[in-house]
Amino acid sequence: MTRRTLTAQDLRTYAEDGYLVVKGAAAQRPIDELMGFVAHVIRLESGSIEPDEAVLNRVLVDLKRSHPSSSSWIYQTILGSWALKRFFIDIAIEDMAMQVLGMDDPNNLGIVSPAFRFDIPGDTRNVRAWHQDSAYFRENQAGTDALVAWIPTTPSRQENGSVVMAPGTHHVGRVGSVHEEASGYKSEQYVVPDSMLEGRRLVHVEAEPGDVAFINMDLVHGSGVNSTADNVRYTAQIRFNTINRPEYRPVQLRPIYPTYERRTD
Ligand SMILES: O=C(O)CCC(=O)C(=O)O
Repeated sequence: MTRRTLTAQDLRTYAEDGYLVVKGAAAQRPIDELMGFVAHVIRLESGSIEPDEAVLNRVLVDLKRSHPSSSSWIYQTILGSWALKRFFIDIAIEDMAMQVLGMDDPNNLGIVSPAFRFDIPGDTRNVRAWHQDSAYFRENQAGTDALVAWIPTTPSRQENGSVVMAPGTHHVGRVGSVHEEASGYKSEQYVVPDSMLEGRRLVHVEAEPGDVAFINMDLVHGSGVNSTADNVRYTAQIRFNTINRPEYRPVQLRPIYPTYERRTD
C-alpha cells in the first residue's frame, strides 16, 4: 500500500478531539484473509461446516453462550496466531501512526498488545467500560506519545455496540481509574470516574472494514451495547508507542496457560 499522508486538518482534529477516523486506511485483502482465518478457528472449535457468514455470527454466538471456555480458547488462539501478526504487517498503517505521533524515524516506533475482539450480542462480561488505554498500557507517560489503532474488520455500528468516544477528554490527562480484576470469564477493567463524562458529547463511531480510528491513550472511550440478535462485531487493535523517551518502559508479560474446557471434551 502506498504511503498515505494525513492532512494538517486531520492532525488538528486528532489534537482537539483525541481521535481521528481515517476512512479506507487499510486494504480489503488482509481483512478478508484475517476473517477467513477467524472462521477457520471457530470451525476448529465448533465443528461447524456452515458458510463463513453463519460461522462468524450465529455459530459463535451459540458457542459462546453454551461453552464460554470454548470462546476463550478461540479468542486466545487468534491472539497467538501468525495470521493476526501478518494482518498488522499487511495493513501497513504504521506511517499514519507515526504522523499522528509526530515521529520521523520508524526505529523509534514500539508496539504493545496487538489484539482482536469479537463482541457478541448481549455480552456484558467482556465489553470495555469507560476507560483510558493509558491505564492499561504504561509504556509512555504522555498520552500524545502513544495511541491505539482501532480497526473494524466487519461493519461497526451503534446497534452492534461500536466503540463510543468522549471527544476532548484526553486534555485532562491520565486520571485515577478503578481497577477490577479479571474473574471467571469476565475481563479486567480500569474504569474512569463518572465525573469524566459529565456534560460530555459522546460519539458512536460508525465505521466500515478498512477504516481505522487512531485514539490518544488518554481519551475516554468504551464499548457500546450490541443489541442485535446475532451480529458479532469484529475489531482488531494495536497500540503504538514511542521508545526514545527517557521514561519509556517496555512491558514484561508472564505466560499463563489456563485449563480450557473444549466443546469436544
Ligand atoms: O471496540 C470496542 O469495543 C472498544 C475497544 C477499546 O476500547 C480498546 O481496545 O481500547
